[in-house]
Amino acid sequence: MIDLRRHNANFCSEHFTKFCRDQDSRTIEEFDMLSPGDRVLVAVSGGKDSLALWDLLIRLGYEADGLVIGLGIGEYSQSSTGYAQRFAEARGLNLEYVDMEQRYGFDIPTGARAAKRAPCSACGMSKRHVFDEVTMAGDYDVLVTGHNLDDEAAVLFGNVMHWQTEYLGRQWPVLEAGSGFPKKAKPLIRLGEREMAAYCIVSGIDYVVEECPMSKGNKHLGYKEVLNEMELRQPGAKADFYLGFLRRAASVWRAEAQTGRSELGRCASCGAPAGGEICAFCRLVERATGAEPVTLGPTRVRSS
Ligand code: Q46
Ligand code: ZN
Repeated sequence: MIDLRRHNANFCSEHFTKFCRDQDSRTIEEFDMLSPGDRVLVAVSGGKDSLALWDLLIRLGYEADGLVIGLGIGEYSQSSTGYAQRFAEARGLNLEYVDMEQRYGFDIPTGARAAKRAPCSACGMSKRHVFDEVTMAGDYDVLVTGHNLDDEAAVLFGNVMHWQTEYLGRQWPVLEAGSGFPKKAKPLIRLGEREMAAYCIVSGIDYVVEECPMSKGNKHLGYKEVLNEMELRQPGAKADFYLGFLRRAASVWRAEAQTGRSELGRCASCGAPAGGEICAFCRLVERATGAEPVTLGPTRVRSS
């Protein structure tokens, strides 16, 4: 029995998977995320959210390939990539693989140190660049990511706390293609972390459980703890906070985010959208290639 306090309901396995499929398809329709016949690319990490999302989309009848990035974060990257590969192989699905070291000449620990950026900042920016590049090069109609309700509520919490209004505008769960970006969507925004873990268990999806060793200090983990505390006292608080924002406030900042996008030029090196002559990712590549490799724990993560 799966108990969802937020919905004041208990589900058996069969009705729970149906509940997740219904929540997903309702979100896709409401926000016009996907159209029948779209070629979809799922950004896959090997974790529960992205594998559950891929599974849900296939069951809903979408043509969806996966993309996994070899970030070079020691054994964690090898292990999480392995889960994604086994998931795809078992279902006969197509999984694209991009290895940061092979394609761009650096891994995330080395890149973050060389650029003096927090690991998650260098990693997030690199992933966004690779997602965009592969989506556009592969002629996919839309890139989908496994951000769930807990993720989006935590990001919103941080954006509101610091009144980052441009980011608030970008929290709409669909960003249309344009200004050099592919269409992007987050179909899991109505499903929480606990629900996604339960979905994987009842659907027989094996996923990486370990946390990324570079996530320590990530401020969103702190926001999640605060929101989990709220949710315990007040079931449904996260959904009210985030879905209420989408209904009642997001439109205030969406235009600002669009304007920011359309003002971007093109990177002289890779052609991606850029605020200056060279995009932030190419600047990272410049600083990281040839830098002294960083070793994580017992595993040497980059050989020069
Ligand atoms: S992989 Fe990368 Fe995450 Fe690890 S370094 Fe941070 S962003 S925590 S989803
Ligand atoms: Zn560039």
